[in-house]
Amino acid sequence: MKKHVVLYKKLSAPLMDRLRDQVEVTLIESLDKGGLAHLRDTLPDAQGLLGASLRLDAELLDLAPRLEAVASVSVGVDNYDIDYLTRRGILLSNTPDVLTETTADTGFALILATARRVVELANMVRAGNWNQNIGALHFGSDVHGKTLGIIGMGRIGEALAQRGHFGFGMPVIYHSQSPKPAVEQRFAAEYRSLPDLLKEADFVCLTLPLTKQTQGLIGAKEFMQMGPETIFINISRGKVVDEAALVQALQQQTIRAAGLDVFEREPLAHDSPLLRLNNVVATPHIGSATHETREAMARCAVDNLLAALAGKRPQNLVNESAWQP
Ligand code: 8YV
Repeated sequence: MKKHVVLYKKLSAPLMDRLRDQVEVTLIESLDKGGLAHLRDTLPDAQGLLGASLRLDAELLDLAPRLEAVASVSVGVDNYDIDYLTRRGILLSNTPDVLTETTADTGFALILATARRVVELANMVRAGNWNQNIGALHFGSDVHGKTLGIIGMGRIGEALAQRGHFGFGMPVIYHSQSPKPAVEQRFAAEYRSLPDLLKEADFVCLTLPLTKQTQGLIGAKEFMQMGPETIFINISRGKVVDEAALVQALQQQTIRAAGLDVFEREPLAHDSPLLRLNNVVATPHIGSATHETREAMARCAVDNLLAALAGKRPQNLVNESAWQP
């Protein structure tokens, strides 16, 4: 008897075929109201779940008494009640590594676009307002040689450091839970306390996961520790930042600009004050959003799910203590 898997993220045809060869598949086409109702109806029979961008809490998971495994198409796992999943013996997996380089590319896209005012000035051209040689009013800030400050030195932070060090000749400083000697050796990176990093970095980049410890880590006090020329970049999670404090820092020019791919609430509200600021580049959570990488992530998630449902340890198991070999 094939096990039953509920997908709440569309997969490519080859991956759908691969899944259907081995399990019964129910696809939830979207996570709108109707889609969520359909998902709830399927959970009582589901033994596997695969998707992303949906909060899977105890209330929802209690509807799934047969659930054995959840495969997230993401590296971030803040959408999951991990303690609850572990208590239930449900294996949670994610998709690290395959998205590291693409997400670091997104980080540098925001660094360059924000520092050189690419979006603002490209829109000026598009609007037909380029009528004379540009002057100081349109100048941006250099990136090469400036100090790159990275908060959270995991895979993505390391890839960002690599780009800064080798690609743009940037001195790299970082703050993380513990010093990373290998990173210091590879990229001449130096460890800093958080206040020292905020004071010294020309670019402050967040690349850390959202946890109870990191939620609200960057607030009014931290923005005050940055300088008026500092450019703030967030490719981690919106809730690591007090967004109201960020808006105030930008409005009061406590910091120069911000490049943001993630927000406290997503999609970002159309009337967000962030969208009325020229010194903000806002992208719609595109960190890993390339054809190649999202297919690689989905493939990784399918591998993890099929392994778990076959009684094998998934390659990218998040809750080790749920694994009973
Ligand atoms: C996407 C991400 O949000 O991997 C993560 O944690 O934030 C991004 O890659 C996610 O992959 C949704 O599909």
